[in-house]
Amino acid sequence: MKYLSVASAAAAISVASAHTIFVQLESNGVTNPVSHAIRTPSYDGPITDVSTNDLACNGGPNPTTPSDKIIEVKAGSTVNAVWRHTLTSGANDVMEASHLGPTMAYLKKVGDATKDVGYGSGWFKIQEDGYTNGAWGTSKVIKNGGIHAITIPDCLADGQYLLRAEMIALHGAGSPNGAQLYMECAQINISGGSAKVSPATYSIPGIYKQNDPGLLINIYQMTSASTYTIPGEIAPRPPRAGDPRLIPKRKTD
Ligand SMILES: [Cu+2]
Repeated sequence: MKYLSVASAAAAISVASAHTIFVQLESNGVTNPVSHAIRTPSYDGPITDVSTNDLACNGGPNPTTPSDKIIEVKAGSTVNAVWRHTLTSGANDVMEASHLGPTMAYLKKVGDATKDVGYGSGWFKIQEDGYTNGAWGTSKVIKNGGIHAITIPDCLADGQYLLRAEMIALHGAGSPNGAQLYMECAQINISGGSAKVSPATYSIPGIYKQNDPGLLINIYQMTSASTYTIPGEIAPRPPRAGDPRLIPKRKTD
């Protein structure tokens, strides 16, 4: 096991470009085309400065293309964000296996999802998968052919939202700004929500700090018993039976 972790550390150093993109969204049993209603970049690189506006919906070093499409989503349903190494990669080429870290998803209610800039206040987290019994969230997505399942809460108000799916790779996170953050924003219209809950919201950028314990971390010192603190607040809401978002209490600071 020792040998394996040293080998994967070496692989992480030698692989510079096996990044990833949230390329398409499956909703209502429909697999929408690549870049349909998603602001996809032409380059698959990460955002590493968590203080930039590019942390919301990518951009900056990875220029994104706008979309005039909106995807219909039923409140309470589970959608799949599909991750691929590039816009043309298949399910066997999701991301370099060395890219270990958490997966997350956020929503932001907007007036016009095709026009909203994304960055700024209004974001709330609806899904997170960090490190459990030695398994990272990103590894599960890679093994699952790039499928990142996200349950849309049934308690939200109807209307247009940006859905921000994120994977964070921590193979270089032992030094400041070494974490690689991958995210894209899909433009969705939620219907059928009960509007019973107005979640607490946060700003992106702002929700992460460079020295968050989940972003500045040497993952090669971890064992399967280690705990990992996922970055970004997740607002509590009244649970309902069978809710996959019922997440065990974790340490925050
Ligand atoms: Cu990478």
